[in-house]
Amino acid sequence: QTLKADLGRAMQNSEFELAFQPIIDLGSNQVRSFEALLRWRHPGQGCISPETFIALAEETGLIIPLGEWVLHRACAAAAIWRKGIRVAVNLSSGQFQSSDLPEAVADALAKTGLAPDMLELEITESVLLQHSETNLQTLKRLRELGVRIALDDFGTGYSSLSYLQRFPFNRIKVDRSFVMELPGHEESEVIVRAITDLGRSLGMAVTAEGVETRQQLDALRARGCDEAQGYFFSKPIAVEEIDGCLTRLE
Ligand code: G
Ligand code: G
Ligand code: MN
Ligand code: NA
Repeated sequence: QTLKADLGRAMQNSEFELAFQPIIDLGSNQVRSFEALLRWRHPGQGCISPETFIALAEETGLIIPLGEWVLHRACAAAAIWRKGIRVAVNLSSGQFQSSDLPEAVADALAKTGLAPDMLELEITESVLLQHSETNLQTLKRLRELGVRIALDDFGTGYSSLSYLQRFPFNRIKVDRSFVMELPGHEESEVIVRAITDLGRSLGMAVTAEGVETRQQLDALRARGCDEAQGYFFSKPIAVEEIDGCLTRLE
């Protein structure tokens, strides 16, 4: 309850920050994008994970201004990166349902000058399941702006393959619970290969999350995965560390 009250003041007190985690192309070994990950530096409790406060922000309605702040900050950061490096932004269910989301996205792009196809929006399967007809319209409006859409945490929600058929995703992100078990765990290997083949057949790129070891990376590469992200390459870093990160990885 106090956390909820603190959250109300966190925006004015500038307690939110974005961290960025690189996503690497497994063909060229180049950094293709950075995922923006929200952090709350609570004055008393230190860094609080979005897993804890996003649900609270949805209850209080803060998710709308907070989500707009994230979009704006992420686009502003990406607008000055080396040409061709994208930024990925996570959307919560409440944000996705808000009728103003496409406007908020268009506004962030206009104000920062970021090219629309340099922005990728990540949504999870559970977001889609709840409101599928309006969701389809929202996704179409977002795609009309020229931004890209990724299906996050794939395989963990109530996966229905019909979503992949009906929604125009650009990318599938394989949940790290499958990556964690690679290599050697037969079920996970089969699942990762199936997701990769599915993505490829549907013209969607496939990114593996949570890659922590060289062995996992090799297994993913062997299975035709397009991109990877995880502590093996880099933990999420501050915006000032991005140039150094690019130099180190490439
Ligand atoms: O980096 P990490 O442990 O903190 O992220 C935890 C979870 O919070 C992930 O599921 C991630 O998708 C989500 N998340 C991170 N940043 C944001 C954000 O800006 N908005 C939303 N809605 N979720 C986020
Ligand atoms: O749900 P989403 O994919 O947006 O969540 C990203 C989350 O995964 C963040 O909390 C981020 O800090 C975390 N993360 C990123 N790379 C790794 C990794 O290699 N291992 C683990 N355990 N977590 C990771
Ligand atoms: Mn994500
Ligand atoms: Na994920």
